[in-house]
Amino acid sequence: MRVLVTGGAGFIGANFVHQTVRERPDAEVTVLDALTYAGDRASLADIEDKITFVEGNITDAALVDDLASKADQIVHFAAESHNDNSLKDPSPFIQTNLVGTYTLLEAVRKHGVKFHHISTDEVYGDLELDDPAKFTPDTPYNPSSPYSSTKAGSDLLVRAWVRSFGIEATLSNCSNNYGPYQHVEKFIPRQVTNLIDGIKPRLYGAGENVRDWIHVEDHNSAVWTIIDKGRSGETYLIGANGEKNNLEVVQTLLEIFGFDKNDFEHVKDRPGHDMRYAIDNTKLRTELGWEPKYTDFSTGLQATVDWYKANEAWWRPAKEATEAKYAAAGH
Ligand code: NAD
Ligand code: TDX
Repeated sequence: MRVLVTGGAGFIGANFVHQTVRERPDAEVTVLDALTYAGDRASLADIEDKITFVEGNITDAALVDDLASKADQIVHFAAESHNDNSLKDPSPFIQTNLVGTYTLLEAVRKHGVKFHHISTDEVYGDLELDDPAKFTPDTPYNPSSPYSSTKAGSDLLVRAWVRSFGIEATLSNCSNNYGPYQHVEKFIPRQVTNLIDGIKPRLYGAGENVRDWIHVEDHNSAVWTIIDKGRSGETYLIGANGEKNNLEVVQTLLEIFGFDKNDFEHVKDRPGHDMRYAIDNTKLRTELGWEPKYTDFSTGLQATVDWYKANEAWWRPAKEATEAKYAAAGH
């Protein structure tokens, strides 16, 4: 299978490429990535000779057309992915998440290549803390931020191209990922690298917001399960029953580092901050037989901490500028 991975130099995409090279020796992998601030070729350094890397933009129609004509399956990870950035400047989110997805869909339509669209549970908005409900594939779309609304729009484009033009496509909406190669702007790597540097973790607001954590390896094994066994036009929700509030995550990290569990700081909250995400993964488990491997969050977190400790050369270059951006925003 010739697989074109967009955003393969980003966090989840790079882990997907590693997993694919490791577990699917017959796959011919091409990565298309614009190497924005979030993309890093170093994330693929140890497998560079096993893949083809193309530096380019998913909004470049001629390039996308050429690459799609040589692929059997596209897996579309490329996106602007950080909520806080989308609140400061939505414009790259419109370009990449909407125009970029549209550009890929047109090439998919022309060349009859299969498409898997990677999306987020944030398209469903948020849940109350005391609500027993979880998101299902039938939950109405209700995104809160420029990031999540552009992801919601991209999902709807994919669904429309399936219905109107008959393209073969599957969609997945996953909860919050953690693991190696995640940019230091994101919650867990930010706190881990702060703790390595002797800086206190930073909690937005009261720290009561709940995220449904899944290890990136489990997200990617689910993506392959959907590509292998999923039905075209269907949406699958990916999650591993990992609900934790942000305070619990910070305190687990403080414990791993052997620090006092109250040694953190409250900082300015995110405007429009979604309260709780939770995934009902029944469809994926019962229809496609997928199960997660990382069922114990603190074990997965310990492994992630170990990875950041061992790979300082990978994250250090982005740390200072990221913290300067947060300081300017009051976070
Ligand atoms: P990331 O920001 O770490 O990586 C994004 C990658 O896309 C980078 O390598 C970047 O260079 C590339 N890119 C950005 N704009 C591009 C463009 N115009 N053309 C080509 N490449 C471009 O993101 P991530 O956390 O790995 O997320 C990957 C996907 O998974 C996104 O679609 C995101 O919405 C989705 N998702 C993420 C999470 C999460 O917890 N991180 C959860 C659910 C879904
Ligand atoms: O320093 C921080 N302190 C803090 O309390 C940061 C950076 C974040 N937070 C909070 C905000 C959120 O409640 O932690 C939670 C997680 O924040 P992020 O890592 O920014 O993730 P989130 O906004 O939940 O979105 C993530 O999951 C869904 C990904 O970034 C998205 O790409 C994905 O779609």
